Amino acid sequence: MNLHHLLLLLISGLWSPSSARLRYYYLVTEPKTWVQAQSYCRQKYTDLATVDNMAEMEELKGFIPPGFSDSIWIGLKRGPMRLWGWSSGEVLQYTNWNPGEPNGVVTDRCCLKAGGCLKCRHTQNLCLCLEPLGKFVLVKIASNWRDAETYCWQYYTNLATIHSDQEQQDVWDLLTDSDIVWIGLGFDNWLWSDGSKTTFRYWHPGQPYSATDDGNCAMVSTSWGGDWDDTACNGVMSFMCYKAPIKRGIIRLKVTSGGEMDPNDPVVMTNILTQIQQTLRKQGVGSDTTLTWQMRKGKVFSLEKTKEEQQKCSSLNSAISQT
Ligand SMILES: [Ca+2]
Repeated sequence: MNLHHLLLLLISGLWSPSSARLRYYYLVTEPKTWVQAQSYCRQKYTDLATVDNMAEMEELKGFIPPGFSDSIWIGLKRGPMRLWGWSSGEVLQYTNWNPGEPNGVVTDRCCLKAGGCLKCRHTQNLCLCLEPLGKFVLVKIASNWRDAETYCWQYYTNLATIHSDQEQQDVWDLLTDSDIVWIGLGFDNWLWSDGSKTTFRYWHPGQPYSATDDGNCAMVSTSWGGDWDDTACNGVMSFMCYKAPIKRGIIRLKVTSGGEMDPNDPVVMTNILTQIQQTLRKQGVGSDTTLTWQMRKGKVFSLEKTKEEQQKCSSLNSAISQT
């Protein structure tokens, strides 16, 4: 006779489903350098704060007490590589630079439809956004590149990303020669401590800028209402850590055994758990996920009746009720 066992498996780990809250922020008011703060956050939480979008930035600001005047490190630091990339986060593969471009000092540069680039805080340009279905839209509001990026995020998807000669032609068809228009190409060498690829930035107007050229770490400036500023990494200040939330889920499994083993035997349970864990690892579930058995009435497994047994029981019940 086959025995059907129901078992409940409790699975928990650091998951990041798109709809869930990704980060919990923690303000630490013990002054440290950026590197010391990074080490502290990695020890006690997950890492120095990463901020992925405006909603998360508002949430982070909510953890700063009213009147708090110290500056606050976040997990953004200049990387060794200077990289051109799209605002959407896509890697730059197609380019259509004007001869001699990109030129000038390659810091804080954002690009225009005509194949040249300007300082990102230049404010006299219109912008070209991308609709969800890939159509370009000209927005006739003069702004700097970051504001243009935010506008496109808010009302469309992104600043325009151009992947081919055909798309470049579509851009030209939409504009007149005299239009000076931001596209989503920019230069950015800032990297998140936790390796996140998010391109969200919340620089104060005019930043990042350092007269001494050593502004290699990013901080939340309380005197600028939470806007970001770049400054020397060896300064000491408060800092914001984050912790990824632990998600828990319960998986109900049904197993069939020949009746020769007791599935509630601790050795058997451990072996089954190990096998499930190995299968999950092969399917890409990370080592930060743990599995444990869920006890119900002191047992993990409970016996389920087969259909025949259920039918037998119901016939017996019916016979009893008729007598
Ligand atoms: Ca600065």
